[in-house]
Amino acid sequence: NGNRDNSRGALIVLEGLDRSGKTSQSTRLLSYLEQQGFSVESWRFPDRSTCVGEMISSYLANKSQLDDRTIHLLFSANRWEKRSLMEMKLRSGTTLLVDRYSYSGVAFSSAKGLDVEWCKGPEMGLLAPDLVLYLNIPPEKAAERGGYGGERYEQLEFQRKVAQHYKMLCDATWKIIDASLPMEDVEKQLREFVMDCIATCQIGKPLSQLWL
Ligand code: FDM
Repeated sequence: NGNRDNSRGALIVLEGLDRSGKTSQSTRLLSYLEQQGFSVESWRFPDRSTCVGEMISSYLANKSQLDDRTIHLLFSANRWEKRSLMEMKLRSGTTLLVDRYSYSGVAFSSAKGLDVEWCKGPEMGLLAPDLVLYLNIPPEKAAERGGYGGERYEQLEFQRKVAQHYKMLCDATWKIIDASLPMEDVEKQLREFVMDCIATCQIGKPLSQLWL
């Protein structure tokens, strides 16, 4: 970890619709990687612990109203306020497993009708993930899993739109995993992608920036 000059941790993002299994999978990945002796942390966005995060949380709980662009910028600010810590962790050799990132930012806001390029703007210059694991599940199937918690975006019609918008963001860093498979099968596939990715970052793959 971090001994070789350009060796660093990997920035790994999990994306997918609500109830696609991101959170369970990221918990399982975390303990697997810890057992393997890697330095690893699990993060999530929105990070509700900051001042900006509290505003976001209250909006998601329908306790406050904000127009679509304002909330979009708050989600983005919530990533910017974590950027330098993120870079420091990665450079010191820690791998970060991040539950949602800029792709959620763009997919959810553009699903409301905002222009995709406008949505990408404030994300430009954030750290680019080394790997995006997209847990792919039909919106109907995710809804059947139940447990939509009643937050603002947890509605089938809207999730269908989000799914369409996610697909437009897919690039070479994405791996699309069939999240309707049994949890163990999904986990096995994720482990392989993650181990590969960590290995390339250890040998010094440079950090890059998003959407510049
Ligand atoms: N969400 C999340 C956004 O709309 N934009 C963002 O940038 C991020 C990170 O917030 F419905 C949405 C996605 C989801 C909600 O996420 C809260 P969690 O994972 O349920 O906390």
